[in-house]
Amino acid sequence: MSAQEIRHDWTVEEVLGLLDRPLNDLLFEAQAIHRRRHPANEVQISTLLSIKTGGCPEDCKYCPQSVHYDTGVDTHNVLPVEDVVTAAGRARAAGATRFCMGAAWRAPTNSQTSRVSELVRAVKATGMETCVTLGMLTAEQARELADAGLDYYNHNLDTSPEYYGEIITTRSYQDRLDTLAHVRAAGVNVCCGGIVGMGESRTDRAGLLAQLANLPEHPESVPINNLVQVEGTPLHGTDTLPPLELVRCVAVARILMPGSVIRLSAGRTELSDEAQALCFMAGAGSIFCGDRLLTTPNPEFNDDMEMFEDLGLAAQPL
Ligand code: SAM
Ligand code: DTB
Ligand code: SF4
Repeated sequence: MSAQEIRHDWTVEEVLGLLDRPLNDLLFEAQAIHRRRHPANEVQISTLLSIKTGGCPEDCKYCPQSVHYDTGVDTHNVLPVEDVVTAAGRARAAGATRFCMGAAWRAPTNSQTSRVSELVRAVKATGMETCVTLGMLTAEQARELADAGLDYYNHNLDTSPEYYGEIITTRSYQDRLDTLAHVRAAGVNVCCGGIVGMGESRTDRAGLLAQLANLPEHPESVPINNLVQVEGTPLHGTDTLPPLELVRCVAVARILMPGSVIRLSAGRTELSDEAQALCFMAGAGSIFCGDRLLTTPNPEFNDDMEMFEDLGLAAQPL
């Protein structure tokens, strides 16, 4: 197989064949592709802020922010612009180049979208790249965010179409694909990935990766999240994924989507530096830094910087 070419016609069997390969072969090919297209020892840093937390009507079984589960998350409505700009400034000073704002909505209203557009304008004015994740968008809402200067929209496929119904019942896979198409049409970069470690099979992981690679254009950013298990959510207590399986998923994402930046996303607190090093070897080129993701913990910033030092990695400059 020639993995250099950009393809959008991967079968699940082919992707499963990649996931099943000897680890050395997989890592070798992934790293070779990575080096042809991306700086070998640089990692882009994004920082997250939950701009609207909790109270979400959706039933995503992994999520602490759903109203369906009792997780004790501190709910709040959209944060004032000053608070958001302060947090962005702190992230920028720490070395982040992209500021990602998340809101626990099924889909924003038009007035909520306008409110977020103001936040995007304000963060963009600080010189950082901007990303938001707000749920489903209409074509018009995507255009409004694009006009405000939005660089990336995050909207994940989460899992394979076959496993999807086990995880979410309140919106369909097609709803997600429609939002991604609106974001693409508005000219905003697409950030789209999924979650592993939700009790899915390796075939489901192959199914997710094939869906991502077979989108009309590869997402510019592909977050691979390892489930953060939160007490009160239905997925709390799920068997954890062996770290090498996560490494394999990162490597296969890298091979399938050579130009995309693969993000080693949620779940790093459960990973050793050695497992993370293998993810970087497999082609991860981005992480979230800062001691919080949206509502759950992330490694301490200083620990991440020590890990970068140990691995000879540098934060990508703005
Ligand atoms: N409500 C919007 C939505 O779902 O599109 C935006 C925010 S939502 C929290 C963004 C993404 O975070 C989800 O699509 C999911 O992939 C990821 N996520 C949420 N909870 C997670 C968890 N416990 N572990 C890993 N990833 C998680
Ligand atoms: C993504 O793929 N992962 C981030 C971001 N996009 C929004 C979210 C991870 C959330 C983890 C659970 C939490 O902190 O609430
Ligand atoms: Fe709501 Fe998003 Fe959480 Fe699903 S993942 S419950 S849509 S905040």
